[in-house]
Amino acid sequence: MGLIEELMKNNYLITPSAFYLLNEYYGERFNLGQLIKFAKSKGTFIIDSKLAEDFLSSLGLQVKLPLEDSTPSRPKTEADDRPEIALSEVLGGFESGINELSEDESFGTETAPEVASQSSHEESSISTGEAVLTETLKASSGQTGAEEPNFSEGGSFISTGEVELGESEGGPEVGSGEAPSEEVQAPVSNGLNVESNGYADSEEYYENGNGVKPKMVYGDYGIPIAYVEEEVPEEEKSYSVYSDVVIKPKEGFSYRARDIKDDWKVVFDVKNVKFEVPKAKNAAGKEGEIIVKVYSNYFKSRLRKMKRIIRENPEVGGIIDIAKLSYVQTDEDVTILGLVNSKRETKKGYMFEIEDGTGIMKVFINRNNEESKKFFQIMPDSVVAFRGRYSGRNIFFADKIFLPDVPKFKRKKPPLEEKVYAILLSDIHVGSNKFCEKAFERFLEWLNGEVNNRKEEELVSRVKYMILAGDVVDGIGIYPGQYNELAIPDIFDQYEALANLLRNVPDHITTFIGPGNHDAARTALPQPGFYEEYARPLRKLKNAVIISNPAVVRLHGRDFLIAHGRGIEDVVNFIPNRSHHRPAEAMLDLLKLRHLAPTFGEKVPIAPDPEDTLVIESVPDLFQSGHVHVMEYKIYNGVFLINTGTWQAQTEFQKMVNIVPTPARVPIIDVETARLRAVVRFDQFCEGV
Ligand code: D5M
Ligand code: FE
Ligand code: ZN
Repeated sequence: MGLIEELMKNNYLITPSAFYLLNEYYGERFNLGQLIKFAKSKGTFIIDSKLAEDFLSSLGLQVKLPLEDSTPSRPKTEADDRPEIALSEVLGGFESGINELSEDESFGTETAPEVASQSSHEESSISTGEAVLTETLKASSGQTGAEEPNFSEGGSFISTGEVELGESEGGPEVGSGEAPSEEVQAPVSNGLNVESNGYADSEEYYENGNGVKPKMVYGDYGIPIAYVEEEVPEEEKSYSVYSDVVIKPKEGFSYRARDIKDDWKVVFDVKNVKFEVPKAKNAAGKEGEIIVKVYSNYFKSRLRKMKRIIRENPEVGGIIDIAKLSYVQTDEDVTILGLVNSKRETKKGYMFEIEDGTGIMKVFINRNNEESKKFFQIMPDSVVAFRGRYSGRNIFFADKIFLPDVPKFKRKKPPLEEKVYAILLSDIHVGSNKFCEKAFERFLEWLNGEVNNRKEEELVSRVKYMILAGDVVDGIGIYPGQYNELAIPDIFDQYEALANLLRNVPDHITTFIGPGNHDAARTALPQPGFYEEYARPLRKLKNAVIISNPAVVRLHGRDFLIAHGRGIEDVVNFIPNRSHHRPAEAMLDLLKLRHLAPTFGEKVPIAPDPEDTLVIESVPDLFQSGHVHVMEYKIYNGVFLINTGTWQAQTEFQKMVNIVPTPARVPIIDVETARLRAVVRFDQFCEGV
């Protein structure tokens, strides 16, 4: 983007003469941030030739005048200033309007049509209750059982009887409360290396005092011109984007969570990772070579990170390089580690080929060894360690296999003063004709205090966070024939619709929103966020924080690892006895390999980033995924794993491949323990279930 556009984005204006002065140095000798800082220090947002000159000389640069007036020391004449004068005339009273987001752009609360009332007075069976999660010891004889000392599984939901839903009363409108303080903390990058001035998101419109909004545009020669955009009447849409869904909080409902201090931080977000892409060595360098180099760096990064993880296991001991194997005694027990290039079954056991950056080695383990069962859990391109002896003939005989895994015990975190809850959702698929809109609206009413009993009241009252783990809309062109299954056939409108629904989430609840494979985002993993232009409505939500896929959000000191979960597809592909219907199992496989999508070049595309950000570097307290549309949870070595299901009823495609979703379930997590507190079901409002 050019200097003019960048400045405009930040509500700064530049005159043509200043532009000519500055442009040739821009990006080379100064960056946008420096220029804005300088203008700020002068208390102006118009960069004119005088300011440009001062700025350049502050950088120790000689001022070069544009070619057309090449008299360098010509004294300044009135004519030099003309463009500025013209500009201020054009803009009229723009000073008063600058930096302000026009009111009507923000999510209004002025219209208050009725609450979608279909759901009122309907028979419902919203069920809540305590999840009984005893950490039972499971001594399984299954192939992976031996090293899973303590976990309990869940697939059952709590159900505490039928309740009548009350009709919502009029009350103060949602969204009218005070702005939550977390807005300030939002670690959302504004994409500029300017100190956060809050301008980046504002629009390019300035009020001119007559209520008419001129938009600044620049002609071919960089001359600013203003024009008033013609009002084009909105085309009548044949579908709803939920602009009429305005849910009022139930009168008199009191939220405990409002008084609980905010305590959240996005501790890992791909957006904050600075990737250094290698450069071509010379002008003849080919793009392809760079890509190969990046992937080589990517796998080096994976090896480095996994090595650190595996070393943390006190059982592993010293690890030696494959290149050094020939120096060790053939009867000496040593440990090596590497990326698994390939693996296969042989007559007597299992053979791997691994690579550690210093060399490649074949590793054999006998079938009679119990450890060899781990063969099935090891996905291609994951990193594992082997203990055994080197034969001297390029084969390593292993008798122990170490998966990166997580420690058996977790350090207990200090208790919280008060109970606080988080709702975890995924795969909302707004825009799909199978999106369970009634159920979602009913859920929003519930969040606004339309509860059925004291138990639910306690739950709703303490919800302070909500996490949406991808596929928040259905997207466009995601699979062949999808168009016929769309209720909202426009990606902008899908995000608009989602935002219209989410603005009904009470203000004190912070919602973290990350992308999935249906979203307007990079397809390959990791996904840094949503494409700005599509997801703008989400950014405008008061209490929403956009996160990457994957991300780690720390709530009151507890780490929640959030990933949409495409890696589950590869697990189902490669590990025997895994299924889309048991996603928590598959998530556990990923956790044990400490990687969200280990296998390269199969179903899940991985971006050529020079760093592997899909490694599960630190052990989370909770690991949330979605993607497979089935809710299931599990505990393993103190980590709570949960797949949070969907809000989309079974699609035609899913019918064909026999995927049976479990839509419209709301798992509520007790943040203190990072365990399930309750599952509230709204699936009775979901058509097609
Ligand atoms: O994924 C929803 C579910 O559908 C999830 O279980 C994966 C599965 N799915 C999606 N696309 C495919 C293809 N092409 N083959 C097999 N299984 C698939 P979602 O990301 O919401 O579409
Ligand atoms: Fe999905
Ligand atoms: Zn998905």
